[in-house]
Amino acid sequence: MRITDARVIVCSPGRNFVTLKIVTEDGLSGLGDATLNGRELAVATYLSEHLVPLLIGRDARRIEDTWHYLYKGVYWRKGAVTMTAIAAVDMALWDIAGKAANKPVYQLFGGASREEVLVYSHASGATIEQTVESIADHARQGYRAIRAQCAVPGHGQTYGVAKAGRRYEPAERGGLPSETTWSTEPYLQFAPVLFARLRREFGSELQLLHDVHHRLRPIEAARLGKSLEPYQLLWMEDPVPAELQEGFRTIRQHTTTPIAVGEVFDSIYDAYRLIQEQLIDYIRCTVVHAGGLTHLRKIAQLAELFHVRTGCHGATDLSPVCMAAALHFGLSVHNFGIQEYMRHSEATDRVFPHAYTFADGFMHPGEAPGLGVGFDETLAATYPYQRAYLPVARRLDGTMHDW
Ligand code: KDG
Ligand code: MG
Repeated sequence: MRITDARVIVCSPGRNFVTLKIVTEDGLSGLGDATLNGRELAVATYLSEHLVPLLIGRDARRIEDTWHYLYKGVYWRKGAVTMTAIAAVDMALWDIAGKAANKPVYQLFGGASREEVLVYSHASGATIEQTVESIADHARQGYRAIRAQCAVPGHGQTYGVAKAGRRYEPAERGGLPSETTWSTEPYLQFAPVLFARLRREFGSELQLLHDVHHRLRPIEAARLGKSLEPYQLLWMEDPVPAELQEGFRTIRQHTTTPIAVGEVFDSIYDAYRLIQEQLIDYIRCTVVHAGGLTHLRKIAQLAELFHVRTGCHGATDLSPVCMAAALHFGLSVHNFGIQEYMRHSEATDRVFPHAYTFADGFMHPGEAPGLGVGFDETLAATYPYQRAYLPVARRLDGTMHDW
C-alpha cells in the first residue's frame, strides 16, 4: 500500500491548525495533527520540505518502521518540532491502517479497556465567585472533573483564566505576545483560599484539578501541595519547570497532593526518570507533541509498570484529529487516568467533522474506521493562517519568569 501523496494544510478556524494528509495508491487517506502552538509554520515547513519527500513511495502499513526511519534518520533527534512532525505522520498512518481494516483505531490497539474515557474541562474566573459560577456551569454540562483557575486578586490578567465574556484561548492572534505579571507569594496564599471555597460549594464528589503552569520553585510547589491537601485535588499540574527533574523529589517528599506533568515533553526521554522513580502520578504527554500514537503507547506502557496513569493534554491548540487519537489511545491503554478536553469552536468542528462524542463527563472515539475525523479542505481554505503567540510572564521587577 504505497503512499502516493502527502500534503500539509494550515488553516485558522478561530485558531491555527496544521494538518498532514497522506494518500495511498488504494485511494485511502489519513490525517495527522501537526499543530505546535505559536510555532506552527516551523512544523509545516519541516513536514513539507523534509518529511513528505521521504514518505512518497513508502508502504503505509509499515508504521513502526516509518517511526524509526524518521526518528533515527534525522541525526538531530527529538525536539518539539521534529517530534510533532513525526507524530503527524504516525497519526495519519494509524488512521489509514484503521480504514484499511475497516475498524476504529482502538481496535488495532488490543480493543477497549473501558467503556468510555473520563475527561476534565476548564473553568476559570477573574474572581472566586466567577470561578464558582464557571465550575457550576461545567458541572451542569455533565463534567465530573474540572480544572479550576482563578486570577490572583490585584495581579491583573492571569494565565489560564478566560478574558471577560470570551472563551478561554491561550494563544492570541495579531500582534506580539501579551505580557502578564507574576508574583509567587500572593498566589501561594490565595490558592488554598480558592480551593477551600470550591470544596465548600461543591462538596467532595466533584473532581478538582489545578494547573500551576510551571510557575514555582520546588520548595514553593511543596508548600502549595501541602496547603491544598485538605481539598483533595485530583492533581496539581506542572508545579515546576521540568527541565530540572530533581525538584520533583523535593515536592514528593513534602506532599500527598498528586502530581501531573508532561504536556511539553516530546518523548519518553523527558519522562522516564519521573516515571521510574515514581515522582509523579499522571503523565500528560500528548499524541501530537510526543511522537504520535506509536511512541505515546510506549510511554504509557512504561508508566503502567510504575503506578503512573495517563492524563493527556487536550487544550484547543490540539486539533480534533489529535483529540480523536487521544480518545482511541485512552479507551485502549490499561493505565489511562483522565483526558483533558477543551471544546473546540463551532468553526473548528465544521472544518474537522468527527465521530467522537461527549456525554455526562465521558467521551468515546466512536466506531468509524480509522480515527473517525474528516477534514473539509474547501472550508479550511476560507480560514487562512494568522500568526499567534502565547503570552509571556514577567516578575514584578520586570525579569522574565519561567513561562
Ligand atoms: O499551547 C499551550 C496550551 O495548550 C497550554 O498552556 C494549556 O496548560 C495548558 C493545559 O493544561 O491545557
Ligand atoms: Mg497545562
